[in-house]
Amino acid sequence: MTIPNLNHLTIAVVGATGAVGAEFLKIVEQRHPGLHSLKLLASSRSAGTKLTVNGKEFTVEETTEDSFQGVDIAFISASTEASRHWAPIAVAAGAVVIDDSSAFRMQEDVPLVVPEVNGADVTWHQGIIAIPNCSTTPLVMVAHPIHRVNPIKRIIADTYQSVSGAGGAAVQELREQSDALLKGQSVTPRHQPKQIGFNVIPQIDSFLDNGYTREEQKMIDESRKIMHAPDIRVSATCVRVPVMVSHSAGIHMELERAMDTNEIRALLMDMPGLTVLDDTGAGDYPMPWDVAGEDDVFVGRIRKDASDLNGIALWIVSDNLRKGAALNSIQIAEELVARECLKPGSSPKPKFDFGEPESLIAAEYRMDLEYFRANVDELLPEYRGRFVAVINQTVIDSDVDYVPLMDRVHEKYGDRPIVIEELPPRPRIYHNHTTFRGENSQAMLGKEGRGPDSV
Ligand code: 2RA
Repeated sequence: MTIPNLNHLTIAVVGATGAVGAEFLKIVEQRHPGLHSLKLLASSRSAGTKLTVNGKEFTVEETTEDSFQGVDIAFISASTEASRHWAPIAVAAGAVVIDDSSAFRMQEDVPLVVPEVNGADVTWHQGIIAIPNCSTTPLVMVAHPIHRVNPIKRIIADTYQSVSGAGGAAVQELREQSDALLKGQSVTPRHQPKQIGFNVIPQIDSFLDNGYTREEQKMIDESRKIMHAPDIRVSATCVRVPVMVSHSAGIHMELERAMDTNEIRALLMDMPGLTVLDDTGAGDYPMPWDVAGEDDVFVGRIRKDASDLNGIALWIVSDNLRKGAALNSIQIAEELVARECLKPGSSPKPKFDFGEPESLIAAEYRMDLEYFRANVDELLPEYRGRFVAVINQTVIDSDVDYVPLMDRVHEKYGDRPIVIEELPPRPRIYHNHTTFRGENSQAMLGKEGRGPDSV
């Protein structure tokens, strides 16, 4: 895959010295080594800090009203108050804001984007694009590829969220509490509502009147908005666990019709940005220590839900600082460049809820069903990242999502009945033992890489 080039842009990072900001700069070095026009911004407390990015030394400046002059894209990851204050100022100065807070996510005129799921939504931004909460992103990454071929009726998500989701101070708190508790000393919570060392806390953010926490309500509201699926029933329990990096979740989904686990696996394997690590025979499933530092969302333990004929259960893990925040933001910037829509209002908000404007629909390829069946093993690997369906006995292979593809199919077939067959299952299982580095987990312990002060 070619990554759209961001080197011609000036990018401001508000919160450059925070946990997500630091990850953002690391990803800039990995994906955009030629990007040199950066403005690193923070509060007055961190102003003056020197940071080297792509071989160039930058001095972190205090964010002011003038900070956004000449900026093309402003990435904001500080507090919700900071986003509320700085985003309109950045937009007025001509920048597109990619915002990591909950300030604008549910606003009608603000796209909430996970590029692999609803990348086309960047086209109708009015200056601000929001990224989802880091527990929502991995959920929609697994739900979307399933939902577009077999509508999801209900999702129950139970999360196991790392302390880095609450910022650098919470990471430090876990480290200190673990040390103290091992020495038999007592601890007093400072950044978490209760003791996090050797404990789990079933509260992330404050409680709402309905008994859910704000974190849980975010998962409910945001996943529906991103997937353009207001009717999916969602429930969540969000739990903080004594893990440094990576959020995990056990997910149960009730589908419209029963689906074989091999079909589910095949759909998930074809989803860009998702890695299936699911071989219980070999004891393979994703875990937060390993996934910390990885870009993909990892999924394993894929099984039929024993309590529901149409249900499936699975386990997901993703680096909350990367795909959960910084990487997703950079992918949005890349999406803006690829779709040439940096300017607000480049395109109207599409009328239909799913997918891409008609003009972006790529060519379809059609082939004989018998040929497809006979050559399925050879042909299917080529389909990674594409949508494939067998419709009216014809294999349709498309670059685009299910619903716009179906619009096209309806145009072609008129009122004639459309029969969609299921694809043959793909008996591949992804093994990935050797590539995990647990890079961010190590870094948070201060053993190598970034030390505790830089998060
Ligand atoms: C957390 N999801 O883990 C939140 C951060 N946005 O606390």
